[in-house]
Amino acid sequence: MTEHRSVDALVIGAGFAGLYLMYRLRDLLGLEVIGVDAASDVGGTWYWNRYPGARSDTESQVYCYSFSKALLREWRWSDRYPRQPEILRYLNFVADQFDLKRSFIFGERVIAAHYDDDAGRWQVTTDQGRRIDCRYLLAGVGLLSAANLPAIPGRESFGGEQYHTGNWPRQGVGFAGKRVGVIGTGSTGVQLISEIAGQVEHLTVFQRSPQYSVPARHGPLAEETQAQIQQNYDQIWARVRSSGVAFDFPEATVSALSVDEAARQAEFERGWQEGGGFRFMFGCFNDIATDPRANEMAAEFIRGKIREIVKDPRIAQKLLPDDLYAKRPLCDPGYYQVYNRDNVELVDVRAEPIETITHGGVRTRAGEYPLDMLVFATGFDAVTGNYTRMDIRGRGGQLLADVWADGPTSYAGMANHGFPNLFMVEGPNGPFTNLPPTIETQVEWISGLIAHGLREDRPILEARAEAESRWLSTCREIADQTLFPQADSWIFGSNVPGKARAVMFYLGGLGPYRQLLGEQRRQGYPAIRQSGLSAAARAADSE
Ligand code: NA7
Repeated sequence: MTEHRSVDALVIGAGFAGLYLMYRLRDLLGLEVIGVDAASDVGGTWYWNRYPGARSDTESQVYCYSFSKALLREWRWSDRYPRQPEILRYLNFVADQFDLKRSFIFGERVIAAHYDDDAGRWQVTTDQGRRIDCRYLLAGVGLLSAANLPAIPGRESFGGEQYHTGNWPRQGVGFAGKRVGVIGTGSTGVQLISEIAGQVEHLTVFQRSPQYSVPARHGPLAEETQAQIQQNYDQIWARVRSSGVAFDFPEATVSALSVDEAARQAEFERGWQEGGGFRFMFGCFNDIATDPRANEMAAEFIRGKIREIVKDPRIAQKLLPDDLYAKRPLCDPGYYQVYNRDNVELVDVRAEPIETITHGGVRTRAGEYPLDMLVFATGFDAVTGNYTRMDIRGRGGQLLADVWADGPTSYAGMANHGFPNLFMVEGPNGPFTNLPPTIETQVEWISGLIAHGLREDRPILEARAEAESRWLSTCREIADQTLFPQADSWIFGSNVPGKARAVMFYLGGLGPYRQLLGEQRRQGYPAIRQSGLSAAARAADSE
């Protein structure tokens, strides 16, 4: 295909970020915009992650857009936490409301984007050979979609079915009568395992790290709760926008160390009963993620629950985490209970490492586990993977993957020095929150900045190097005040062999982040260098 188009802006991705980018740039700024997504339809993360049990663990009323009151009035969530099919229906509903699909090319993947300094434009290429040039390149590629498949030998020789949860077949998968193995017990594995344990003939869970998980407490949303959500919409979103993790629960202001043992246990019990992983970590006490003593108290409470729930003490022992409670907080629909079932077996791959995948199953140091199906719930090359897998070259041909080789940088998770007019939504070093409110914040800021540049006739926008390095220092300083850097997880890039361990989030909270961005806007965006077009670019533009 040799078709070549020239547009104002190109949006990569048709998930929460890409759809909203399209709406703002096309309909509010009046730009000519094209979107490209490798999937056959909208949905992003929720298009690909169709594994059984997939759902958001953010409560429905804030796992959505807030920019349109009409959307809010017309959409009804059915559950406390929305399931994947419902989120996909919601994103289709939004796309249809604003007629967004007509501006997307589906089924094509952007593989390269090169900045032409003379023209002040990006030259973008897809895997189908299509070329599009654009002034603004907007990446709504998500932070958790580049699948991480561990390099376990023998994978190609496996005779049964095998899947990665992030690339689940659209037609679904049958489990009845099958011996199924699951590798990975992060938030995906925990959801999947809980859901399929009752459907499979036999389930073997290959666990590398035991997890701290609290009950989610799923359930239908009652009519009156829905009515209350509708009525209190403005207050809910005002609360979310000024909060830390943007989950719409009261964030704790009290230290776990400031109360006596009985009060502490009562508070943990309240968190356990209310449900929700972020709610437990950030709603019970304000220092669980920052003070090792408070952290251990929360960790020990959860360990106590595991010992209570799991009847066989040997299995309970394998499930007990002994590290910090400082990964992405998990919640589940009855995960530990699964290990009381006769058809479920837990393999501790630290004690008996996986040696190879064979034609008939998985062989560990201790023996062979026969399987008909193997599911990789092994997560993602998170945050940076979607960028570094593309050939993105900025000014002077510098490759983004090289610039980020020792760890990613950005200004506010959105812009990079050396990469003018490339904007990322949920890029590295953005806030660590419930995602839709941060996505809205960033899309609105980016579209405001583009409008500002166009108004001022200085459309070339590039993060200043000093602003970027200050931002990185800020992110590091805040991260170092927490316990997260001390735990091995995707939050700091330590889940992918060979990937630089680096700070990848701004852990300062959505409220402070929004204040900072608001200040930038009011001051005319001092962190962003704003230039006019070169004479050559002007001439090319007027052709
Ligand atoms: P995660 O949270 O990265 O979890 C991946 C899991 O896979 C985790 O338990 C890993 O063990 C395990 N894993 C990875 N590689 C291996 C190998 N080689 N052998 C055994 N086990 C392995 O990904 P998720 O998909 O669950 O969740 C990612 C985010 O997506 C989630 O936080 C949500 O926000 C959405 P480990 O713990 O590293 O020892």
